[in-house]
Amino acid sequence: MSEIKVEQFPIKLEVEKHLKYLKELNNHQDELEYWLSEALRLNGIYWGVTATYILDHPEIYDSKEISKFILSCQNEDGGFGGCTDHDSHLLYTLSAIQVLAICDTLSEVNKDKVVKYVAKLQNPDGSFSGDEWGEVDTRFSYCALSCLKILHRLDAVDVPKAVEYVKKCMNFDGGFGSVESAESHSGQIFCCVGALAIVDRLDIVDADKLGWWLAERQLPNGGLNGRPEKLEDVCYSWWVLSSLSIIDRIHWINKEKLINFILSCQDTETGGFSDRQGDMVDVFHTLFGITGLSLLGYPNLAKVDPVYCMPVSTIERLNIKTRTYN
Ligand code: GRG
Ligand code: ZN
Repeated sequence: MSEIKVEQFPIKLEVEKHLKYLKELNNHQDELEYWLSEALRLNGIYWGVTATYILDHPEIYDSKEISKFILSCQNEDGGFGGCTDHDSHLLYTLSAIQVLAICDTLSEVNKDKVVKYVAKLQNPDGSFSGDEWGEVDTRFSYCALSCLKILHRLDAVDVPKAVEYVKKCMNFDGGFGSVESAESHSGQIFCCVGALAIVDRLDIVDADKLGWWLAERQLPNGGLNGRPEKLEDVCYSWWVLSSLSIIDRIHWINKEKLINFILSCQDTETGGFSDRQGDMVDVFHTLFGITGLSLLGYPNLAKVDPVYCMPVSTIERLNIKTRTYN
């Protein structure tokens, strides 16, 4: 495929505007929305920090300050809550470990405690619960395995059992669901394919069948949906595209049309991306618009790793790469 050039597209990526949007996210403490999002603060920091690194401007955040806040979210049980004094959950624990890894401050966390917390959430059938209340989902298999791999501690869980559970969630269409017999959804596909990539068991995936299902997510407007009959949404530029990249079939979709769609979801005045054109921007869709563009080879962006959704430079520093993805 020929090299992607900025001039090919009627709209350009508004890097400066996005950086301003990301930098100011934390300055809205007088607004209700800031407090409503408190439970997700740690996820929000992961989305914002990763977006700035992929925009290749890591300097806009104070990584010491961020790491200090992240560490304040760790509980006695070893897991992390979404904010200081919130209950632990695997979703926040992964975000915490990812941010500390990106900021190169992992040495400041009590790793053994984190590992113990994650390992305790594995069930006898190999699945993982998200927290002490027991909800099971393949999202949590991904969170647990990614977190442990970043910490170089996959030995703390039963990996063959974890793989067995993910395999049970594979469907006739080649996709994966949230639990056994649940319909295929590209968010869950990212989790299952990512989890299998982390433990080097992609042999389980029927790459042609899954690649076909994923490629069919592209709609005439260039955007991707998450499953059949649904609307396009910028975040599927991550869930679908990263999965295609992991199974080496990213060229099965039309890259130019998808780039055009993603760029059309920017707010060119305030910065940030929304799920689709005209909607309100948010940091979740801003991350996945930018990481989607990075996977598509849009110029002047740092490379993102499709398995870990972290900068390739971080993955290389951590020395956890299993292979190179295109
Ligand atoms: C490190 C990137 C990263 C993730 C951590 C939490 C997690 C692991 C992955 C989440 C995967 C997932 C289930 C994503 C889908 C999110 C989403 C847009 C759900 C919306 O689903 P519906 O059914 O929307 O409301 P549709 O688009 O089907 O109408
Ligand atoms: Zn979305």
